[in-house]
Amino acid sequence: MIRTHYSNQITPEMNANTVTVCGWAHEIRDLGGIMFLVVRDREGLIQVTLFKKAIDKNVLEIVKGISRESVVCVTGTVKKEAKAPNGYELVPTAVTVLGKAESPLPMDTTGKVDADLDTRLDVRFMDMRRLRTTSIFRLRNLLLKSIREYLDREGFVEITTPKVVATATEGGTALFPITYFEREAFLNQSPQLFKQLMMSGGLDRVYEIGPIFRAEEHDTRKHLNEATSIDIEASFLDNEDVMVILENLVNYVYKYIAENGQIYLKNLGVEIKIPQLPFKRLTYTEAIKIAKDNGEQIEWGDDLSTESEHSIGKTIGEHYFITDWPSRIKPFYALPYEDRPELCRAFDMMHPRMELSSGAQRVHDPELLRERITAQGLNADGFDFYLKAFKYGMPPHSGWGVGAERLLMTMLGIENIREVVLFPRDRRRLSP
Ligand code: AMO
Repeated sequence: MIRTHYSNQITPEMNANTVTVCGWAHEIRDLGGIMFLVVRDREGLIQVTLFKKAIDKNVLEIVKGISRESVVCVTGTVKKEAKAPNGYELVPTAVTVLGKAESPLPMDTTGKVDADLDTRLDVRFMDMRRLRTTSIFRLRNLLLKSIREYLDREGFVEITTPKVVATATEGGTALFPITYFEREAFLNQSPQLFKQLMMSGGLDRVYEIGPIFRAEEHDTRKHLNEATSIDIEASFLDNEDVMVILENLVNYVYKYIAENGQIYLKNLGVEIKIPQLPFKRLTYTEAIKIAKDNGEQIEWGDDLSTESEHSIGKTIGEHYFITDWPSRIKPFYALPYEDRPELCRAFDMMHPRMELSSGAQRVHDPELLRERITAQGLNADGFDFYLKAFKYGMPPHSGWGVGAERLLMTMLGIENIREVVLFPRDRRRLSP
């Protein structure tokens, strides 16, 4: 049996045509003289209607024996029916069961009975069969697609860099060590060093969408131990230039999804508000003042706590940038201002709920870079492969990294980051 159509490719105008659909037995209802089998495929629901008096006895027996969530293919005649999903039903001439489902099911797929997140993640394959879950991942697909489209148009070259590495980039404490033959290695926290190497390599504008690993112990609704980072690096651009690329990208992604993801947004009951350009820009000093005025316990020089982020976010109320951070609390590669080296050309891009991105103009002078690495308490010897690239002609350059999950969850108003990852990795969860 070969599928001829997805559910959404059949229309009432195809009345009297023969089609074959394949999917899962979503619901089976026996109302006496009439029986309904609702088949669900990737694109929606198809009502298969069996008038018991008129139907082939074999077909009826097969349908009676189908357990919910079994995989079936149905060949039948399209019949215009205003009351059915999509305005048509199928009168079957042949039904085949290709994969039988055991009963009881590990969770409900109709959305009628709610299950907690842990149960759903334990049987994610089953959870994916729910309209809500599958809609989130169709939107995630659109998000990544739109980002690639935008960066491609802006002249960025997609690269892929190693995830098994010898050195830390974002501070040494959050590394996962692994055994690499007779040596110790780590899972990469960020493609930071490699994307910068490509600036010396002359690719000019690069991006990567890939996993980052952080051994952070937090158990929060916005942290994962394996996340997806969207990273760019661009030569001959300063911090402000790449902030403009970032705000334009966010605006583009929202518009793209509002236009192309309507069905899925509707399934989630979400209406997205497109962030207006340009995003507000606050200096770190201004941001701290807002937090303090709002009663937060925070001093100049501190990193922003979740509470401070929320407090500033509430005051600003839309996407915004925090610029001009203290050099001490930003990574070694962020370029200090020449005239006031206690501040650097780093920025964070914020959603009112949380940080979405960090970036900076980078140090491109090899001497200063070595100094910065040491000043941050790291051993410059481990960075030889990186420093070398700065000694033979490194252009000035800037870049940023955005967490794909955070971008998606804030766009959709989703509370827990685990909802937007197929198989989340956190302190407690390593399987499936
Ligand atoms: P940073 O460490 O701020 O910067 O990471 C960039 C963005 O990645 C996302 N992110 C995370 N998302 C979920 N769980 C986590 N544990 C997690 N950690 C980070 C966030 C964050 O804003 N190399 C720099 C980027 C650069 O300067 O180009 C970096 O990694 O959305």
